[in-house]
Amino acid sequence: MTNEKPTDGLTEEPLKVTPPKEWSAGIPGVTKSLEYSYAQMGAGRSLKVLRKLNQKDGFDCPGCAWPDGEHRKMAEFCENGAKAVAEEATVRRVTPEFFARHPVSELAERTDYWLGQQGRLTEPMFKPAGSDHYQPVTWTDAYGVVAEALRGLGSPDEAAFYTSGRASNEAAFAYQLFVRAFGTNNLPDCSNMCHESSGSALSQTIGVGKGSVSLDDLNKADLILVVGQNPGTNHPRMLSALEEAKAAGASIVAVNPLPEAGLIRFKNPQKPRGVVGRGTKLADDFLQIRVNGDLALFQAINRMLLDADAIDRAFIDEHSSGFEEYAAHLRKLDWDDVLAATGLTRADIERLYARVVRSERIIVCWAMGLTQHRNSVPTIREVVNFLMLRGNLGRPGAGVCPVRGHSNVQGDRTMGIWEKPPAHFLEALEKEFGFRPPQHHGYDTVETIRAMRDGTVKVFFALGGNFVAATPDTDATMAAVRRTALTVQVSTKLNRSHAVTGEAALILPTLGRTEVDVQPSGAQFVTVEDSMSAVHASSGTLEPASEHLRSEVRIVCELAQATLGDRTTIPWAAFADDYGLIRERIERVVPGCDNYREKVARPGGFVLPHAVRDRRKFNTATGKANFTVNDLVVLRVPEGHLLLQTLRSHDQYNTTIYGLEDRYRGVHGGRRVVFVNPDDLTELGIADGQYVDLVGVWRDGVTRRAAHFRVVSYPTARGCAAAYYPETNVLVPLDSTAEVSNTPTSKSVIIRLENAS
Ligand SMILES: Nc1nc2c(c(=O)[nH]1)N[C@H]1C(S)=C(S)[C@@H](COP(=O)(O)OP(=O)(O)OC[C@H]3O[C@@H](n4cnc5c(=O)[nH]c(N)nc54)[C@H](O)[C@@H]3O)O[C@H]1N2
Ligand SMILES: Nc1nc2c(c(=O)[nH]1)N[C@H]1C(S)=C(S)[C@@H](COP(=O)(O)OP(=O)(O)OC[C@H]3O[C@@H](n4cnc5c(=O)[nH]c(N)nc54)[C@H](O)[C@@H]3O)O[C@H]1N2
Ligand SMILES: [Mo]
Repeated sequence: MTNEKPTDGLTEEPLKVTPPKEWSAGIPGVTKSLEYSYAQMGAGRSLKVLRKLNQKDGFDCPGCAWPDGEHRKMAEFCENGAKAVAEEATVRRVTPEFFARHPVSELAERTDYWLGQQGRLTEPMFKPAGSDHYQPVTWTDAYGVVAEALRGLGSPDEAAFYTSGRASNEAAFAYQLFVRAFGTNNLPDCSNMCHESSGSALSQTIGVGKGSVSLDDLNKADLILVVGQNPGTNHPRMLSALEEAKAAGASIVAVNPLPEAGLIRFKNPQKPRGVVGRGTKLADDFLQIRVNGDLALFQAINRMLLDADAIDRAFIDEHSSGFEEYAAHLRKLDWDDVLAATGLTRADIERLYARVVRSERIIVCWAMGLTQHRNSVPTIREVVNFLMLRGNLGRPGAGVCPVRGHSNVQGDRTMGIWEKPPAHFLEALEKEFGFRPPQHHGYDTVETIRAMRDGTVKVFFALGGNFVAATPDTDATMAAVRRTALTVQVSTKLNRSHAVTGEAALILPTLGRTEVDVQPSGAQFVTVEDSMSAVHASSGTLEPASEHLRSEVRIVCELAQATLGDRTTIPWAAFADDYGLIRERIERVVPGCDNYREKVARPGGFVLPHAVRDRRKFNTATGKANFTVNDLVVLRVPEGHLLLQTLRSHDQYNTTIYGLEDRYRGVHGGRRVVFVNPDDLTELGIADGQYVDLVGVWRDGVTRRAAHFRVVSYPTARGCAAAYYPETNVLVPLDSTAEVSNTPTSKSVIIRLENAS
């Protein structure tokens, strides 16, 4: 389905394209979020739920992982946060009658948009092997199906347990405990497709795989680089923080192939002038870099710093390792390669350099524009080299700021959702729970798909997310998933992963963050961690979407009990009744979480320790911050081809499509568009408005085709193209992944445009 011209009445046509916008948010943002909220949940419910969004006694926004400020305003949320809430708090329902009307084969033909618009899942549903229909099933029988399938496997490694980054710390901790007690580290997660490259690069160079700045640091910075990130759409609250930083004296430079609206001008809807005026000009400069040019850009700046001796010798001598080797490597830099890789002029790069040497304190923020390339880990390591050269680590107003996606993706990793768990974590589990966890590494997301394809993973379980649509190489992945014996999805909303399944399939409907969670010990709250390592409580306020829903924690614990029986002495039932008992275990197992129960009870929570931020201490193999030597390889695209990045529109949350508007980029009523520079179009002999197929070329010789896209002439960097994910995931080869992190290269896909078939 994803690969064909959509015929679904809900999508596409009449597709309209208007000029891109230069500013973001303001009144249209507020209006849009309310329109969407009212349509999904009506006015009364909208006001009730939005009032509690991101308040200290309310629930954490399920939208993104940007932190909440100290002084929260009445409506501390953004347009897209409000849409994420409305999506979950919708009054539409997917009932057993719905599944009786729609066979699975029909659902598989629907678009992601249509599936998401059907509403909240209400009851556990089972599709037996050989059947084309889901039918209602009791919770007990559903657990029985999973337990029997798991116990029947030749080895626990024949099952894989995926997590999406919305799971709370309590659910995540219980889940990894169950999976390890069952006997495998096969814990792939959405992070494998997201910030894994950041974690890999940062652990090696600074000793901790997380960002080193807090919100307060932004206000102390002289220069903030926003690289490979579109905050106006994906982290709108970050724009307010940037606006404040700017007022406090920071300059801001955007590095991006696209002139993203929010970065250029921002109208803060919470301030009068944001609503009526022209808003704040956010970026002082915009470097329109070619896709994948960032390693070259940072290396060039680093070489200039070295040449001018504009480096922090004291930091380098005292805190770093590997400088001489790195400097020798920099001296070999080839400027022709830099210009070819970046597509920038030498003057562009010198402008940035001039800002850098004027700035005492620098922060680099980034997201998927840096993490989803073959050389993502070397690129992020080069960013670290850049900060190290001027001592911009471990002091106020300076540091690394990978901006996370899913609202609790960072917390899930802290809680042990990781296919490559560190030895100390496994030891702590063993000591606390008295069983020996598996020591060998498990499968990440890409390895899980390969293992399903090869028949070595037979049971696939997902705590949230939409694995089939989010992962690369859609056709290959769908075939792999269909080879399994059983797939199980713990979900709030209907999605493609319920329609493309193993032989047998289960849907286990769960409570969302907006909903009240009452267990025998009373009303529960859960805890989450944001992008800046702040941990705090979250509790919902709405009545659950259906009386049959169970919380993620309860589902995991009941399933563990059904599967493991007497094999462990872990008190699963007590955990499900009182999440405080899980937090007590977190205190003893997870580093930095001592007194967790007391600290999360404080209004606003607490901040996890971070050796670099707190003490300028680097827990690496050398005990210092490590310079790394990263080869500059120019990604050259064959004649007549383009380098495609797959990205998000303003009207989606990953695979959840809210609507068909990407209003900042001027796309209305459809999603199958490809943005190409007008000069490239002229060279290729293709016109704006023409319909083309995107054809992927990769070294495995397989032709990958995403059919029927409208060409949009757009000011992206030369030689580059952009189109929305997940429609273009068919083009991302499964085996095209980043070095070290194994993240799919969703931001550098080589394609050509062919006349629509
Ligand atoms: N509303 C909304 N919010 C979200 C999400 C959502 O889907 N909708 N998703 C959440 C998740 S899970 C995540 S991970 C984040 C994602 O947040 P982003 O990373 O902002 O998301 P993308 O749309 O993938 O945008 C990538 C950006 O990088 C740029 N880019 C692409 N390639 C390159 C490159 O080679 N170099 C440079 N310098 N720039 C490049 C693109 O032009 C684009 O601006 O957002 C989170 N928040
Ligand atoms: N080509 C390409 N592919 C990409 C990317 C890209 O930029 N380009 N980005 C990658 C990135 S950064 C990410 S993070 C992944 C995202 O991958 P996933 O996290 O797997 O996907 P989502 O679309 O966020 O998952 C949405 C589904 O989660 C379920 N859900 C929502 N809330 C809850 C909840 O509270 N509990 C439970 N149990 N379920 C819930 C709903 O059923 C919903 O349909 O995609 C990756 N794939
Ligand atoms: Mo993500």
